[in-house]
Amino acid sequence: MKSHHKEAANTFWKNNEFLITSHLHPDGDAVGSLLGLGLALKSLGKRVVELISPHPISEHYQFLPGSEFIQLPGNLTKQRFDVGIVLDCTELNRAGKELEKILRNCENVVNIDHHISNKNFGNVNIVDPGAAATGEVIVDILKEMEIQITPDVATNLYVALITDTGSFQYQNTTPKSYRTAAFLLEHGAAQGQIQQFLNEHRSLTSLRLLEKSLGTLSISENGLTAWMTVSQKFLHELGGKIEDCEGFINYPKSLVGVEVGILFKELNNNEIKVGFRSKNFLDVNQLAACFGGGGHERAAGCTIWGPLKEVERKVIQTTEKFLTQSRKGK
Ligand SMILES: [Mn+2]
Repeated sequence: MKSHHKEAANTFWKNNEFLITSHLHPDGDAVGSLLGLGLALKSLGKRVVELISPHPISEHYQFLPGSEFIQLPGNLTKQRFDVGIVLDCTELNRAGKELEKILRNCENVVNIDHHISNKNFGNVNIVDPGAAATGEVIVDILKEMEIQITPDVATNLYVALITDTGSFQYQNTTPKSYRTAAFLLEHGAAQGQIQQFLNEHRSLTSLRLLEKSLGTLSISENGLTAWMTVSQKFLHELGGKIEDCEGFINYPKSLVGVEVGILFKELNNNEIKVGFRSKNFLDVNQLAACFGGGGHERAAGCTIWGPLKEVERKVIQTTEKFLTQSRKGK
């Protein structure tokens, strides 16, 4: 593992023109990692460091230092880079069609990720499924490079870490995650500000949307699966956006006795985003893979095309089947 970090570090030292990007619908790990690594490379005086996100950054993360540098693919100033760095993506197409094309044109593609389902699509692949967040992997690389970690870099990487660990509550949290957090706090991560912006910054619309969505909470007969739905109807009624349901998936999972919590988000008519979280034994990465998605053992997702009710039925059915199989296997 260490040698790969060195390979990435060397690629960063040697080259001068960088494109850094992450996945569609960027979450806190995507944005925090993009900015953390981006600001660190900028501080080295590189000729070009472009920070590009395939989708706009949600309002949630606009307080992050450097967020004004993040541009959409349409704003790219050039089409060829020495190095394309892809963060938190299992495969190139997670960065969207436009960026995928440009990344294929880069001299080198550096793939930095922590998803177990990563396809190792880069020339350099630093994939650490034991890391709680891509931000944690980036800290390892920056340490390898022995470059100065500024408070702004630390703040961004800290956000990456607390997003993917649910503020150190999820099971992917390791002793190393805490050590990385301590390291980032020592380097000036603005913890108080981060907590307020991320956990005490909900819009009224978001809470009203939660109220409606909780009304859909359902539980399987055996009590192992619980699910909730955010429909387009709710979003229209409240004037809400899909970003307003951040964290909703924790509610079905929080029920006593439940092994797997599922959230259905109707992005558009017939386009359903499904999130899975499991507690103790169900491998939801494999479950999501049945529908062309993936992620981690305890947290994964996929997008399914079809009418909402039909998708719900299919997913619950498959989940129940998986549960039966994994209990038999135990
Ligand atoms: Mn991540």
